[in-house]
Amino acid sequence: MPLPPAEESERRVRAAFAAGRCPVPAPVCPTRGRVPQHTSGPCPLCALVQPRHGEPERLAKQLMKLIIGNKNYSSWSLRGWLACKQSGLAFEEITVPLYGEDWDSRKKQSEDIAPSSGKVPVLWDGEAVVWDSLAIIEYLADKVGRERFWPKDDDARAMARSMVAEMHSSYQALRGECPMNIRRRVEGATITDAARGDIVRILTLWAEARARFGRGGPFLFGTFSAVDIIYAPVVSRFMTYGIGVPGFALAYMEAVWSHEWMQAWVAAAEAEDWTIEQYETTARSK
Ligand SMILES: N[C@@H](CCC(=O)N[C@@H](CS)C(=O)NCC(=O)O)C(=O)O
Repeated sequence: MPLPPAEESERRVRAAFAAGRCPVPAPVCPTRGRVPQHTSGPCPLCALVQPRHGEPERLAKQLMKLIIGNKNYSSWSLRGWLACKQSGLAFEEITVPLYGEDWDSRKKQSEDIAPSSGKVPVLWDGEAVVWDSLAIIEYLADKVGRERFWPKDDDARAMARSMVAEMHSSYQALRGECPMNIRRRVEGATITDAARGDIVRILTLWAEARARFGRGGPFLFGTFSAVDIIYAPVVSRFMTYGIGVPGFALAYMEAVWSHEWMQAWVAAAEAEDWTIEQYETTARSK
């Protein structure tokens, strides 16, 4: 049974709390609706899923909490956030404005980001804490099922995992010269040969993924997956720095950019009024 989208599942959990009912849907817990309130003790039918019913505050604490940076600039946060959306699980997001004069002392004081030594994103799930966007993807895939994040076919998954790992460990020139900045618009940015090399490599991988495994939809492996999550900030960079790309890549980028989660992130980034000067002056127009 497919999991509901995050908003819907969050709405259902909150509505159930408000009504004093177990938020675990039938058929996992068939008591829902018929036994409106368990005041204490485990539910006889879904004890393994939710240990207690009728305790809204306790259950609310079980909502996952994602700590992210500024939506305009934080590319790793975008990945962590898209991963939470893709999981279909309800989560609460907390934004920590990055950098600025007092950033070093602020990050040392924040218990929320202490486990990552002051980097975002960080996902808290009860007592469990996961940092690093790729670890968050894997943690959530373990929780809700691998198929939600990774292609089913072995050959496709092999390439998908390799592409994700490569994004995680490479493309320093592109990342340094064209940092994610959703609000910025540069007409054909001036970039080095090294950054151009990164772009060619990414476009080559995108072309291969689309040609070999993209038949099921407009994304790299057909349907939206971990690979699109990890490459979403690259889509943003190509868009905002005016990088010329072939038609197949433009079609893919449009699919990512117009995705409802991406649109929600972009709108929130545009509404932010924090500016990080160091990310406003790289890669100028030709
Ligand atoms: N490899 C990490 C990278 C995390 C990272 O570098 N995050 C940046 C924001 S995009 C950050 O927290 N910077 C703050 C700092 O380094 O003080 C991941 O995948 O999550």
